[in-house]
Amino acid sequence: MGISFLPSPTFLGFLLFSFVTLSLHLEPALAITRHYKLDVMLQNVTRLCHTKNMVTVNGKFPGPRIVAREGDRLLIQVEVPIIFGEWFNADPEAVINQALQTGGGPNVSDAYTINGFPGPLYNCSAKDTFKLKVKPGKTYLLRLINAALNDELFFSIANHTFTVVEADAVYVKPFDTKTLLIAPGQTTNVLLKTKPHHPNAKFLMTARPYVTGQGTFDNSTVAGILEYEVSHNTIQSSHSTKKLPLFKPNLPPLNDSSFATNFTSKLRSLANAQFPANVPQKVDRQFIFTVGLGTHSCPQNQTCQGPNGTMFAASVNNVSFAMPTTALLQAHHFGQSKGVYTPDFPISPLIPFNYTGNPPNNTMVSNGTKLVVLPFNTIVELIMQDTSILGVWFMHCHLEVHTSWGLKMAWVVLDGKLPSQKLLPPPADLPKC
Ligand SMILES: [Cu+2]
Repeated sequence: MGISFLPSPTFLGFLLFSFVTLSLHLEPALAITRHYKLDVMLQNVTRLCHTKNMVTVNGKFPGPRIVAREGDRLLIQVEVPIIFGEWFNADPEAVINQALQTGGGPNVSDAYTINGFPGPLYNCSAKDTFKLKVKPGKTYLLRLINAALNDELFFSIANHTFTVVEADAVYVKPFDTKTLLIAPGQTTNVLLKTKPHHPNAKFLMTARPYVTGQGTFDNSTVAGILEYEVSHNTIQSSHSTKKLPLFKPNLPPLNDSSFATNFTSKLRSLANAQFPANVPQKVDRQFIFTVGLGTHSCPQNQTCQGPNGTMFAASVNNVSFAMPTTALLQAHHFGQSKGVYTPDFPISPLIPFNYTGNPPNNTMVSNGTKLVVLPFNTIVELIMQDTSILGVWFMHCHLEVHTSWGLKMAWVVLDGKLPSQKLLPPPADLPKC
């Protein structure tokens, strides 16, 4: 809250320091010691013929991954991460600031990226193509991360099938699919079985958005290439590898809601009779949250670019969240919530309507820093079933622009009775003002 990602030397030092302490704290007694050296620095990165100075880790964009081991558990070491991103030729901070100023939608990105590379379907980008090299007859675990700002993405590899085994850190009943759908902020692990023999072909892997709204969006397609390694005893020069046929996958139409619905309905808990998912049967508090896009009226003496001259806003239970200037956790801890937030977040929509039918005509939303305050260990029926973690917890949409427009709220979980159920004080060097 309130921390902007300014690459000042002090901040970078702090970041580096916190990584080091993190690794020390996570060190289980008998586990091996892993050493990471992370150099966070500003560096020039060029994509689509535009060079930008940006924060990189170990000279990479995106940075290297960190693996934390819990206890003595063994981790399988073939994990290939695939990170989807969005590339803006403009400064993304300026893009969102302009959108919030005018009330209109933000300018869209210029490209999507796979592990930082837009791929051959964009101008000035053929050299910046991510290549996944595989061997025949193997099973690879692909860890997919959607780090794009505002777009749900379809993803497919030509002539290959994925087996989805995990979504957002929860194992799922495995299912096969030729195309995945992944939302911003989501992660999923999938198994990729390669062909039993070298296929004498290369395969494009492509991603593009799933969009049903009416606003403008980046409708371009990012592509990487799946390549089979040639074993030494195969007589095939690198020259002939270049001539291999290249297959392209078929992605669903950009607005294919039936695919999206069908895909999400396949995400099922791995639970069975022997390993049940024990959902609490008795709840203390029940909440109904409606989320939506709405509008604020345009301030006088300004022209706005939202619907009918208004400003876009997003809300939960018709409240568009206004970010406080004092950190919520700080206000809560010191008992100084007055003027920062109010504990009156509505437990259900103020004006009930048919939640699966047409939305109400009035799109105006209210504005406020409203929170739900819960006693320690309250069992809540919403998406989360249990709240035994103390403190202040933001709940928000993962589409960046929706969050900026206010599609968020926060829960406060109060201290319990036992000493171990009290919120820890802030660090001694917390700035006083
Ligand atoms: Cu959203």
